[in-house]
Amino acid sequence: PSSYDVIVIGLGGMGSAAVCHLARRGQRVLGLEQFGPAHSLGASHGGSRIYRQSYAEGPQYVPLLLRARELWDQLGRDAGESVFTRTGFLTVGKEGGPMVDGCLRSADEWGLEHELLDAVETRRRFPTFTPGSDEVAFYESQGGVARPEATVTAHLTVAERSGAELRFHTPALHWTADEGGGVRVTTPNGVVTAGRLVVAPGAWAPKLLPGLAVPLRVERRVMYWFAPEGGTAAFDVARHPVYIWEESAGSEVYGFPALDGPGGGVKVGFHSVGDRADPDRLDREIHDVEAEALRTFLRPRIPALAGPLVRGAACTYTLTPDAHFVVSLHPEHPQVTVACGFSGHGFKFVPVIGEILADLAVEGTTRHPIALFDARRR
Ligand code: PYC
Repeated sequence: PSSYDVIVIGLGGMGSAAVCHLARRGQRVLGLEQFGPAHSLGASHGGSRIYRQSYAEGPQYVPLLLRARELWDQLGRDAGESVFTRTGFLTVGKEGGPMVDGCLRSADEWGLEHELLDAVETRRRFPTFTPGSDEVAFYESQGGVARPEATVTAHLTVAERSGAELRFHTPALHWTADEGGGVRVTTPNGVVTAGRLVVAPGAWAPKLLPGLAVPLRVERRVMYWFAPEGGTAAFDVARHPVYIWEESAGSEVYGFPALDGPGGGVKVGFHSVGDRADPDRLDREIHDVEAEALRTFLRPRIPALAGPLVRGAACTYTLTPDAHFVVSLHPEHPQVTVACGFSGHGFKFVPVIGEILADLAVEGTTRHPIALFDARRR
């Protein structure tokens, strides 16, 4: 017999949530992570991620976001740590543009509270923003900041407290599914076996899930922290929302209030600018020319933020062609559940993805709407 009910490969955002939900359900769980706990080598670091509800990427995501919000609160209580702060969410863009229009569609379909502001009203309410007269803003007060490292740590803490065994610095080199059920995972220290497997490998998905029909593309992104002209007061978390500014389809900048103290800078980044990358050879250097391109975007739009660079950090996006996630039973091996391709917008879903992965691994199905995330699509 296998030593474990479920093995989870990868303890980043999604895998740490999975081990937590599985262990809470009384499963005998082993989690394997190639690096240390809450590391900064993948896609779950940088101190902050946007949470929003009126989802421009599709109204099908809204029930998942509402459940995620409940689970953020529960996780914070269970771990005794702050993992989420409500700040409101603002998106600025052309009227009828994909972001504003998509947010309005989701808000209307799900009856979500929101406001549509013209440029003058946006400047009055949110003085760090200077939209053009042809731009509008969609605002929802339920938006906020999720804390990636604190979230991973909290999920790992609750998982261990609930009986999960976690092995760090232990890469999964290879896995196989047995004909009659059960799985084997090869690590540098030997083979481990279980009834079920969850593979949540982040940017290492092309290596650990090579046969997947959905093509995955790993790209580099950079998060920047700039020192605002005039200090951080105008970006105070008590009055500044998280935001996405859509210049045009496929050209977006996202950012946060000041979360890193007076000298820590204020975080901002390009959503769509970055080259193809290998996570084992990621360029982690921060290049002046890239920071200057972001300042050029900011100067006419969020002028106070176009100050000196305090620091930067590289991370990975794992993109699918339609930018929808892959969260599904493995098409060939029903004892294997896969989670990857979060396409740069997955972290806000972390706790509900953990719940779904536990559902799929234990029950083989879930009550949550995940048809969009089928691993058999191309
Ligand atoms: O999903 O809100 C988001 C987001 C912003 C930047 C990257 N992802």
